[in-house]
Amino acid sequence: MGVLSVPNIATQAYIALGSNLNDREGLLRQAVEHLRQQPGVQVLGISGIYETAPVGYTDQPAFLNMAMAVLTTLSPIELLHVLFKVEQLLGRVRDIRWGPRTIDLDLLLYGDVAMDGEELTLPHPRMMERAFVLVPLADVIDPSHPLQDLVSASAAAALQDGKEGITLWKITNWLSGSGHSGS
Ligand code: GSY
Repeated sequence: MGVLSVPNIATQAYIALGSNLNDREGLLRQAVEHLRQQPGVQVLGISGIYETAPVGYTDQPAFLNMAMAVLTTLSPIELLHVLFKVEQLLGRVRDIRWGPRTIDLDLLLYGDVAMDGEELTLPHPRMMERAFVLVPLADVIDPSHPLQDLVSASAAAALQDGKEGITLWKITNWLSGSGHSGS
């Protein structure tokens, strides 16, 4: 019997990005560029960049947060490992758990996969309580995604009451070029 080759089905996934050390915007941009270059990952959209007050351990600099939508043929774990690799390339050191970081990449959603593994839980277990995740995610989430209504309503509420310390910092055109960084 011959071996059938099964084509990898592409899945939409969403990634949260954050930085509060060094050149925050430059680090976010480099992370986006690295992900654009990854085989098996196509970047569909990126959110605006939001400046957000630190949550959890509050005695640290403000974050820049954003989100991206990708189409990927990688498995959830393969995609997670790509995110770890990009974090390492950009100098992420995992020392203080809730402390400052050059770059943080979190896999939020992978299709409609729900899993609770040693390495990865999907959907991201804390995403719905983090306005700094929901506000950028609302910019890029597909209108047909089952969580779209909830994400958008929660993001709008967080922006409206102003208590979350989130402001739109910049809208970029990083995806309009060839994928190489320019000015
Ligand atoms: O888990 C993400 C790292 N992080 C953040 C963040 O990205 N943004 C804000 N505003 N606060 C945070 N606290 C932690 S930990």
